[in-house]
Amino acid sequence: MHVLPVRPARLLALLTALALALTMLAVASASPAKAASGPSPYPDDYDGSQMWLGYRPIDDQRLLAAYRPLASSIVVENATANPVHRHTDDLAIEPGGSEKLVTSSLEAARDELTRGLGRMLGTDIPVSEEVSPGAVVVGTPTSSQVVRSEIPSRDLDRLGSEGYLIRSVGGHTVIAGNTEVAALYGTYGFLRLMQTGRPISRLNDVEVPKVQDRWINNWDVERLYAGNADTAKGPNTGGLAGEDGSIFNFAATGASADKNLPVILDRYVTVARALASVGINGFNINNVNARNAYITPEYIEQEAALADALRPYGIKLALSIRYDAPTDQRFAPDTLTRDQLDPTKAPFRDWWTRRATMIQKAIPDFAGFTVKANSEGQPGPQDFGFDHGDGANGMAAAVEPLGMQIKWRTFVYNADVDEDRLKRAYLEFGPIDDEVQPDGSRGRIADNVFLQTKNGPLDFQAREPVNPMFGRMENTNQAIELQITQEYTGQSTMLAYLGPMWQEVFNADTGATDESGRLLPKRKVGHIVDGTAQGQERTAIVGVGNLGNADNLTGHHFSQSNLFAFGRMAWDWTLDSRGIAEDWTRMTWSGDGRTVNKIVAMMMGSWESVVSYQTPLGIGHQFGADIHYEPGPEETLARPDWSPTYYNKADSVGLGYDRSASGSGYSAQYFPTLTERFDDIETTPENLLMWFHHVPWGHEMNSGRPFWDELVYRYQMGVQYVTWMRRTWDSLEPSLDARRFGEVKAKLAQHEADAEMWRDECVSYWQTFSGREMPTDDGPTSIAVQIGGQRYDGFDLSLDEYTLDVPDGTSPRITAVVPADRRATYDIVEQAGSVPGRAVVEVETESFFGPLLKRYVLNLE
Ligand code: BDP
Repeated sequence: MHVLPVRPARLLALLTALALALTMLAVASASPAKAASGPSPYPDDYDGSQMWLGYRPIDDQRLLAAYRPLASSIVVENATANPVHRHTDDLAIEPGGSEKLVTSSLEAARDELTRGLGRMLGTDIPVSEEVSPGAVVVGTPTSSQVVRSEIPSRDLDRLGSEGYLIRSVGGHTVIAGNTEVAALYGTYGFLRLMQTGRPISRLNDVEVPKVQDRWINNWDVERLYAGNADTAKGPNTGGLAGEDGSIFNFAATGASADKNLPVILDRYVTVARALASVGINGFNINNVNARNAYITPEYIEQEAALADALRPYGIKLALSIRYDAPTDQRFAPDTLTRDQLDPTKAPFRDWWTRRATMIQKAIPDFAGFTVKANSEGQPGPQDFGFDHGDGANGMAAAVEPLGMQIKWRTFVYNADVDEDRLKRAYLEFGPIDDEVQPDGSRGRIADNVFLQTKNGPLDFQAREPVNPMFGRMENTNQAIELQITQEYTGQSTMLAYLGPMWQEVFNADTGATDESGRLLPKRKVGHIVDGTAQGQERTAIVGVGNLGNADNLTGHHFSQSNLFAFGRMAWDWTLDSRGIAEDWTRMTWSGDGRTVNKIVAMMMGSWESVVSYQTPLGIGHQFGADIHYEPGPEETLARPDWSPTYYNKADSVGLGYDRSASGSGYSAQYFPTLTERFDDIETTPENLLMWFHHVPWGHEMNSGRPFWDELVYRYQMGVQYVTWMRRTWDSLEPSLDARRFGEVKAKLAQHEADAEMWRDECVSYWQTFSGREMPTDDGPTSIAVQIGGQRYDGFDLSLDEYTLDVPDGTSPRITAVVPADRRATYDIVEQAGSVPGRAVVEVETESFFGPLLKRYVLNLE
């Protein structure tokens, strides 16, 4: 027999969310600053502002006893002998600030050890000139006598300019690099060992980054979910106390007017420390839809102050610019006419040389410009009859004498190029890369240019196939661009740990071949990016940053983990995302094994769960217009290629965009092994199915289910994972500090409600095309229940409550629960005492991406 739905799931979830938010408020106001009550090592009012550098006191006595004799003094010879350049004479931290401006990287290292060791070990650790047992020595062969005498030069040679080693020598520890910044990286590496509870007694660790440029491109206000941005109205609206939500203040007004650069706010230094701790060495501070204000003299002076503050941490500044900036009247009298924007000619190049020189005078180590050209309304060389190669080379020539570089984005999708948006970038850039040059070499683009390419061919969707450009641009430097700020992965509301996504991206096989068609031995995306596949000498990874002015700097406490994971993977893309999650959790939340395991478990399935309830089985972009948070599967917008309907192609036959040989032919842009795989619906990985095929509703899936059923279950599974996360988080309350616990709890409640909204809106819209019944009895958490000798099944898992018609005179007790999936476990949480009455059953099982929890509320009537 089938059951009747009573209440739309969405309404109930919203009510729950509201109730939780209210409880939260009560908790927050009832508990002012007080010391940690439970086992959390952080105070209950801790706001998360130290990110993963909170250095919680170590409470494990055995660990403490092991560490103390091995970290009893700090030796950093000549710590301040080599001050970095400083442009701003009166550089100063905000009045009342608690961070400190340091003058050199070694001073930063020394201070970080003092702070970190002191807090973790619960006692001040002296700085000393003498190496005694237990000393932690940091230096370079230039700065440190100890490094010179104790570390053989052949060992140092292998480190290059950024690598480091950490070595136990006798009773002390030496942290060495060839540059001060490398020694600072080593210092953070050493502190991380202790923050994550690892042994430090017999160390011989060597770490060398696989990629040279490890950059953040922080989108200052647009698509910034880490400040006071009001996501309900779209990104970047409003401002708190005169700030606009971005991390760096240039033009704050009102109460924050005195907080503009050149004043250095605490948070800038915290961010510099956090970024250095994972090896980030470049910071492009503004959005790619660039405003010319950033290259005016006033801003350049402010940027110089910022660069001064970041410099000891090895972080170089970069800026995004508009291609047609020379025509902006605010630069008068130094302006060009539009006719002069010819990238092959002197006026254009000289203008940019002059501007870059002006910047370099204030910021000698300024790294260069990022350019979004001829994309989404941004100006570019095509407006003047030139192509991307000409534009990039024009800019490159302008800054080359200054030692700067250009990161030219390949996120272009001119509708005239091809009907299928996914094909457009490669059609534009491929020929430029292949072009034979006068000297017989291939590839037109200059050496100081990187083509900066998003991981997937569309636009930072939760799952995309790998961008076919990787491996296909053999003759040009390639930078990969990943999105840390969660534009399409739940913004600052949803808990989505992106480490596993990036691991999937870096490890994707491109199928790249050499000229004679033989598979390259190293051909993962990571190998293309780090240059080992095709021999590019300049390498870069760029993450679209998520730093704003929120107390915790990233909006959602768990978004910090994405910044951390990005940095760790930019340093070494082969790192395992679970290991990174575990490190981050120990560094950020707790050292207690059980707590850590639970948090890591929540993180590990969280991204796949977003995929599952938003865009399962490879359905492309399904977001409503502009906001990029809510679903809009039915929307057709002014531009077809911005429209969910363009991607889903829903009809009575099925769902998805045929990009195989029989469709748009996009699959042919890949190397042959991938083309073959994607052309055939049977060999296309299911998680990419609708990127490549218009999948018939009845198509048989690996599970044996018809596509429609599988699709619906995927949406439901995504939600059920969030339900499980929410309950798991609740169980952690006694072990965590109150404020952060409560903030995450409130977000999870909203997260669950919004995941349900995705499921319900998408499934009901697809149903108008499939015309099929909701599948009910073979989902992973499906059950049948037995009451009074009668069997009830047919539960639609998208609902929360069900009405069961129980014949008069029967016992209301549930006498049996039969899960459809043999691995599933259940719990009868509540029996009905009578009819009418209410019973509750919870079912838990494991999916391919993690645990699922489904709660059935049964109203017996
Ligand atoms: C899209 C964003 C838009 C960016 C664009 C880009 O919605 O704000 O400008 O990417 O990367 O995802 O240029």
